[in-house]
Amino acid sequence: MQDEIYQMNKNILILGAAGQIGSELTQLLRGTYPDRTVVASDLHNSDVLGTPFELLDATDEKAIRQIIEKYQIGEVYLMAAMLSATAEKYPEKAWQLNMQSLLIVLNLAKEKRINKIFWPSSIAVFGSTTPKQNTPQVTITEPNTVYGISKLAGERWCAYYREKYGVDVRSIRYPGLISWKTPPGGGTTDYAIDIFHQALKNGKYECFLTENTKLPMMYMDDAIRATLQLMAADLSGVKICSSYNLAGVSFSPKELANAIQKYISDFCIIYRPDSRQAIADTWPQSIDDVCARQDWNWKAKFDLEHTVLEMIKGIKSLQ
Ligand code: AKB
Repeated sequence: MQDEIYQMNKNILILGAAGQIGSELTQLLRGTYPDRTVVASDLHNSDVLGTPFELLDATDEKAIRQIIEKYQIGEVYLMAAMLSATAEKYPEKAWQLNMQSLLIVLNLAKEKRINKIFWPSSIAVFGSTTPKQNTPQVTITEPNTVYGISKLAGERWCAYYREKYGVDVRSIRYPGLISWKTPPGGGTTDYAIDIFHQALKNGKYECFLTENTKLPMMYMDDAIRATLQLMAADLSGVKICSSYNLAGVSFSPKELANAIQKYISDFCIIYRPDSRQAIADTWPQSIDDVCARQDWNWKAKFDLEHTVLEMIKGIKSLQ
């Protein structure tokens, strides 16, 4: 009986919906699935997310169970997480949030209370011993950060629950995500967003990474499209049970600054690397996403030029 009920539940819950990815994901899921209730939830109140919205702590198992019952949730997107730079300041808190929330939703799926999960991983699962160029799907993963350790452990839990209990959990190793609608929070790749805001406001930017620190990045529209595409794919085609590599565009702060200068000719950048440099130094420069391309037809649309154009247009529309 429980089996039949859970398979009929088609509504969606987003945990951490007020964050950088969650807020855009909420809008797109609501637009894509008008016949399903998409419940946005976060630890903090948010006026921009629309309704239904629930105040919800992603580590509060009892409260999550109640919301799942209340809205007949079948699918959970767990977007709540502490990112790389903040996690270095609060290692235990980061571990607790990033792990506990995942184990709660994995267990809900194991008990057949929900039938599908999306959980974001990151390029942070790679570390200083990983090949930096065209980093393969399966390679050395010895992360040097708390965030990376939590993401790698999370990936192994996802694979374990899929293999052992048949849980349908899908995941992407997001690169640094670039968007203008919602500010990022506590990541090492955040510079690639701040730079646009400062360029348009003050014409200058002080970058916390060195000029040649090349990192894998992606425009948010591509990242959200990939997420929906992976979640809509037939499970038999989702062969990677841990998390998919996903490539967008790779660039350094200097290359990004040059691209911005095409639109804001007097824009200037100075480099004052801080503690985030050490994190960036352990991450890949470019990613091989052949598995995502083969398994569910992934292809990025936004190159650097297009990303810069969209970011400038978007931020100007807010001013
Ligand atoms: C971060 O910088 O921590 C994130 C990530 C790459 O996962 N943007």
